[in-house]
Amino acid sequence: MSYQTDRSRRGFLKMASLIAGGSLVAPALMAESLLHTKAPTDVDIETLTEWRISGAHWGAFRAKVVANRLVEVEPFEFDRYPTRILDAVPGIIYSPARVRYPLVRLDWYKHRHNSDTSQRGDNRFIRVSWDEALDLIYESLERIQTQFGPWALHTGNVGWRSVGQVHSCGNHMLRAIAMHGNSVGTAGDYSTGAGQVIMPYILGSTEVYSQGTSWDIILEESDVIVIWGSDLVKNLQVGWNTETHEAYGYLEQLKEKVADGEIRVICIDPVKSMTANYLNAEHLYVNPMTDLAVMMGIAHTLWKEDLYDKEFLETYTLGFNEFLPYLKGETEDMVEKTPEWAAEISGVPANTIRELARTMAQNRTQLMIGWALQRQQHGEQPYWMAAIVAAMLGQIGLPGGGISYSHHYSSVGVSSSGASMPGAFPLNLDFGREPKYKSTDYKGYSNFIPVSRVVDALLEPGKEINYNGNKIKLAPYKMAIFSGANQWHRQQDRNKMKRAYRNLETVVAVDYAWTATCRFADIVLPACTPYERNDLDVYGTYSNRGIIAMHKLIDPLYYSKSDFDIWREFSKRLNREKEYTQNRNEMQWIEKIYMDCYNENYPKGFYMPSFREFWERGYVLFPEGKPWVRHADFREDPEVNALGTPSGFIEIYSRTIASYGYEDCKGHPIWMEKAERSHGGPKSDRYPLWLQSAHPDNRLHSQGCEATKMRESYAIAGREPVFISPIDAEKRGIKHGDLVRVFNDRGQLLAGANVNNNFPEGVVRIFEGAWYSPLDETIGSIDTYGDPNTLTMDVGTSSLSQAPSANTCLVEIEKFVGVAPAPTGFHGPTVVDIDGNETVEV
Ligand SMILES: Nc1nc2c(c(=O)[nH]1)N[C@H]1C(S)=C(S)[C@@H](COP(=O)(O)OP(=O)(O)OC[C@H]3O[C@@H](n4cnc5c(=O)[nH]c(N)nc54)[C@H](O)[C@@H]3O)O[C@H]1N2
Ligand SMILES: Nc1nc2c(c(=O)[nH]1)N[C@H]1C(S)=C(S)[C@@H](COP(=O)(O)OP(=O)(O)OC[C@H]3O[C@@H](n4cnc5c(=O)[nH]c(N)nc54)[C@H](O)[C@@H]3O)O[C@H]1N2
Ligand SMILES: [Mo]
Repeated sequence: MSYQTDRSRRGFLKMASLIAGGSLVAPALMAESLLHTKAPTDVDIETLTEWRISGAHWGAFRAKVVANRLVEVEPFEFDRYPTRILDAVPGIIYSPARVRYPLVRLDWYKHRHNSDTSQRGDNRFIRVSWDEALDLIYESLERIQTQFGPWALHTGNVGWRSVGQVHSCGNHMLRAIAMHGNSVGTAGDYSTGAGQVIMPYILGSTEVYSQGTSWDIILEESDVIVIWGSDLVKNLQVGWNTETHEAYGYLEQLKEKVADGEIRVICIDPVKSMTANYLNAEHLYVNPMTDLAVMMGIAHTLWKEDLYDKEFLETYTLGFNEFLPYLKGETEDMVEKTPEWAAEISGVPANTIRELARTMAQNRTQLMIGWALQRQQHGEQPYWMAAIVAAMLGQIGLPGGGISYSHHYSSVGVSSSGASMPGAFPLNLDFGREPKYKSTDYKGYSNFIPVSRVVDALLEPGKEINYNGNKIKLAPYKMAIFSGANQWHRQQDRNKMKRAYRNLETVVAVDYAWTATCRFADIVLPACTPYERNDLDVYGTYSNRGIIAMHKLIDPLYYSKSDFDIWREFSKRLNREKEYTQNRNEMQWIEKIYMDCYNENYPKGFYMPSFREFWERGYVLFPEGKPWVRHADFREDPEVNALGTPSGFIEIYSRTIASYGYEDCKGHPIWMEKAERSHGGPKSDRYPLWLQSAHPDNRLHSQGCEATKMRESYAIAGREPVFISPIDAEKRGIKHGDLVRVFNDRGQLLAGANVNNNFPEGVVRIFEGAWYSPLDETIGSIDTYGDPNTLTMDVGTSSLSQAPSANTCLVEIEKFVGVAPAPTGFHGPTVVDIDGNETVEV
């Protein structure tokens, strides 16, 4: 540090002597030296250095900022298990893919809503001013509302926008748009689309977004933990709010207990996960998408060997007798669901299934189910069946027993402090007046679309689909706005999207990173990163551990603005700026939200410092709450504490679901073959490898893929890795480090082979979130970096929840020969003038 200070001082002295010499000083040098003479302290690094605190989905951190530049990031001292993802922060801020100024797609700029939409994705954009960009959006919205109506506008936002309660960008976009007029929204999410719809019928709540039994109790009471399709070590790195990573302390203890033989952990997964490796757990390889069969085999054993808890079934559940005939093979298919039957499908030996059933019944067993097995065709079925197995075991509501669908997420299982957490900037229409365009006439179309069906709506306008007992008529919207969601990462099947997007007149994207969603938009607005604005966030999504200040680390780079400022500027076009901001600026909002929380907590005995003190110190921490057992209250008194199901009991058979008459989700779980399935299933003769797109170890979805150094640390041959078993690699003449082509009928991509012993034959993985980098805008062109959604299938899980089925996907892989195109995704747009000539700009 002192060396640098010396150096700049020396520089200053040299300049001064040049001036003194009086001769031949270049004008530029002269100007600079004068500057230095005026204010020598401006270059004093010590006065320009500051440590500030901020938060992210992947944890709180302190940042060293020197002269408005982030130079170092250190985990917050409370975080004992910080993640490596933190290292991506500088690379996110200083990425070559930053959106620098407002941009409009060339042909859209020339022809507006009549543009040639097949050019969308050619990445040619014209730079415009903020005013022009916002005017263009405003005019487009006017056209939509006056010529069509609210059915023609789609607002997409339920994505992993940055943390921060004031700037939550989806809220800002929705609030501003709602002042103008109504639109078509979405239902559900990509994470748990099937789980969150089915589970309220079975256990009375979504279960996926619920606090779970405390780890303290699990470590004390459980004999066996079955981790089913879940990778806690990998997935607990991030949380919906600023993550504390406290769950890792418990995983550390669990590891010891496994080593001491006190707790048995059994992982059931087609891949040997990071969790299985870390805990040194027992591992059962299961064929992908066949968990339901294994669960049936377990249920069959419990019934056949009389190991199931009849009293529990009688007291707490309904419908076992409607389900049993299916298990016994007395219904339509006439197939008894024996462990042998299950073994044939799942690849798990029949005796192993029997042993597992006995182990589960004879020990206090905690089931932990992940989310990937509902992110596949018929994803509702294993979720429902797992609850039936848990009910037959009769341990639901007991300490260390029963079932959880959330322990891999956001530190569920770390008990909650009980304190209130800061609220968010309001997205509601609380401004007392109606929108400029009041029409709610959707012309018979539904005013929402199950989120992953938004592409179908463009390709099959007006199609009626089933959804959770209702009929949804898909609105063929003409304009779409995305903020805080990377649509061209999260949605399945890129080439289908390319086709569908041609039917869109206008697409707006608001982001700080030039993602494929920006590339395939018409108007792009540069948001600043969360590190370029002030905010505050909840510390610990479910633990309510405290509150984190998010100090602005540096000024917004280039011409970017905070989402608050972007939509505030927009609201001026409606003359409603004051209503939009409620007359508060950024810091006033932060203080208001903090003080509202302060006032809520005070009577509860949770005392918080004054706002000023909080802001200076950077955080508030609350003590850990009391350990807690999920469903214990229901077990204690099922009448008083009835579940939220139609009957109040656990529904093994659901009359309500049966009454919908769906072929692909009946009154109880059943085995259904998938559209494509490896290990001998449909289409496996042509595409023998199952591609799963698990959540990335080194990123949060697509966030951080643009951070060059971080990406280079895991990329192979300059591409996203594809994990492949040694057997499959050898068969194809592929070596670790090779560039490969992964393909199926839906698409093709380049990836780098990671030959890896954790993967069995027939199973490959590309982490979701790899940036889509098409060679060009044409349908079918190769993805040069490796987004798995170039290959995945875009079908709903079932008529019940219409959720994404990303994990139902087969591919083939070959070694790539020839000259490989460079990745196209990470360099921002090609900025052109109106004639299409490339321009060079800062
Ligand atoms: N194949 C496959 N696909 C999947 C999945 C899978 O398992 N397999 N998983 C699915 C799941 S579970 C999920 S949750 C989704 C995730 O999908 P997304 O939520 O779309 O994923 P992110 O990459 O987090 O996208 C967030 C975007 O918001 C931007 N952003 C961040 N902060 C701000 C901000 O302050 N302002 C603005 N304007 N923008 C901001 C980021 O730069 C990024 O582009 O993906 C789904 N897609
Ligand atoms: N580091 C990191 N953590 C994250 C995220 C991230 O992007 N990065 N995203 C967060 C979000 S939004 C979400 S939704 C959650 C996702 O949480 P999950 O959906 O649970 O996570 P995945 O990583 O997709 O898969 C977890 C495990 O399921 C296994 N699996 C896949 N298919 C099957 C199957 O058919 N049967 C069985 N038995 N196992 C299967 C995979 O091999 C993997 O080990 O993660 C959260 N945590
Ligand atoms: Mo998710």
